[in-house]
Amino acid sequence: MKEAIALNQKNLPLFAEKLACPQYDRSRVKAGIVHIGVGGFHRSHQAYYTDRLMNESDASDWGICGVGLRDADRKIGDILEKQDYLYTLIVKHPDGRIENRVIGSIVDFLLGCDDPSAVIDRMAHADTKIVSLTITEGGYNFNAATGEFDCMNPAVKHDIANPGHPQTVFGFLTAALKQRRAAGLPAFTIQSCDNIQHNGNMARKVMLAFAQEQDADLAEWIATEVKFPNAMVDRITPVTTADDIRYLESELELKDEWPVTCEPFIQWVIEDSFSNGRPSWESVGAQFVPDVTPYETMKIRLLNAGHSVLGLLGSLHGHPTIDVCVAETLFATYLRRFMDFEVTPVLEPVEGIELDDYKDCLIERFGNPNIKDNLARICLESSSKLPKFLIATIRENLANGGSIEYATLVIAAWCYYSDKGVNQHGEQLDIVDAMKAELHQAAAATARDPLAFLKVEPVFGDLVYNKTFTHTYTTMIQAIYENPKIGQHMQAVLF
Ligand code: CS2
Repeated sequence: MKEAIALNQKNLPLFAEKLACPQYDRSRVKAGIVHIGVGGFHRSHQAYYTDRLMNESDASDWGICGVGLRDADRKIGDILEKQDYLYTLIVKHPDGRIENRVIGSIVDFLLGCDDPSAVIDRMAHADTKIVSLTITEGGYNFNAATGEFDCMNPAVKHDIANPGHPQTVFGFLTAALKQRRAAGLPAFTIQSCDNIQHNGNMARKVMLAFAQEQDADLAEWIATEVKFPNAMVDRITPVTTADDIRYLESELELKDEWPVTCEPFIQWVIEDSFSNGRPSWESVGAQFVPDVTPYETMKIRLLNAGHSVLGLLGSLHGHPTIDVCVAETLFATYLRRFMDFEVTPVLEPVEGIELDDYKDCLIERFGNPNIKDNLARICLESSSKLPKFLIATIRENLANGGSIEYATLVIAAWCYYSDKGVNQHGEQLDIVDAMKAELHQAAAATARDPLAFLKVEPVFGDLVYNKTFTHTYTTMIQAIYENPKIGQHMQAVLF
């Protein structure tokens, strides 16, 4: 094997024969977008769309300046800087075909914890027209059961009291908007790219709640000037592995320390509501619609919830990845019936989309054997995902007298998983959740009180008082604690 060549701007011409590379003059690109949360998903989705746009038209005002707020983002910042912010997108098809592409739309990166004013100044710069976010569900800092902003969070309290030295995304955005207002500049758009229903409305709500606490007058300006478009985002993007890095080195002699792998499918449906202009992402496949609600509900309740169903049941069973789950008939059938019996009845029709086709396509996407999407990623932060992805469906079915068994077994499995932290073979599970300790403590009381887990109010709200639900749940939880072989309980729901 020849020595791999480092990916950077100077070396780009050396790769041109081997993979698609940016065709535009990156030195002319200005950062019109500041993006907080540069992870795999941002790089396979928004940065990819923007890179395509720059290749296909003159969109040099819409480059991206990445921002990390925490010290944990230092490593990625260093890698990106070393590579002139270039990275490789490895698109893996189910039939084994691979398309590689160097993405060039990110042109800078700043670390908020090192130099907060550099980040604030960049956001407040006249070139910046959009600040976009992938900060995960938990990043919005709301109580999942009440939907209200949590002002008691210590970092939020710090930011309310120290407007010049923010730590949280809310503090940074507010400080930058304040500077813009003082300078007579138009507000930027705050564009959420997270998997939250009405992500724009949610971003607006938490931003206004924060600003109200810090500066009521500014909050009013934000309320009228800042647009927060809702959007549905979709592309399955597993965590980058050492194998991805080795693949580029051995196949393309390219050394990229932080590539990103994803599936071929991509979707972005956005409400066309921007404060200060936007890129014409529609010319590279994004869809602008007046109301994104039916698209996002469909996606969150089928795809994300479907992932959680496989993630939690599969973790207890001992499966490593999503594709391994759907390769087993029991899991594939369970998933399809959950979608057909429990989710489909609570969905509204979506213009231009045949639900059966959408579900078929999802199962095919989940089955892509080259996207080895680890269940640990899927189960990450379940406490902030399940209330919207899965528990909302249970609630609606309870209200309509619909089926709840498929989803309830997942909640019971989640309790066992949180309590024991091992799969049915006794092997340790890798659980990452901001509420891990609280969930564990509640779940561990199940033997004494079968409903103990449901008393975690920020997750379950008042569900513990619903007799229909607790009846089904109690039967399931007792069965799982007697015999953790989850496949048998899935069979029992199926037949
Ligand atoms: C996954 C998502 O972690 C999860 O909850 O369901 O990351 C999923 O892969 C993306 O939303 C796909 O668009």
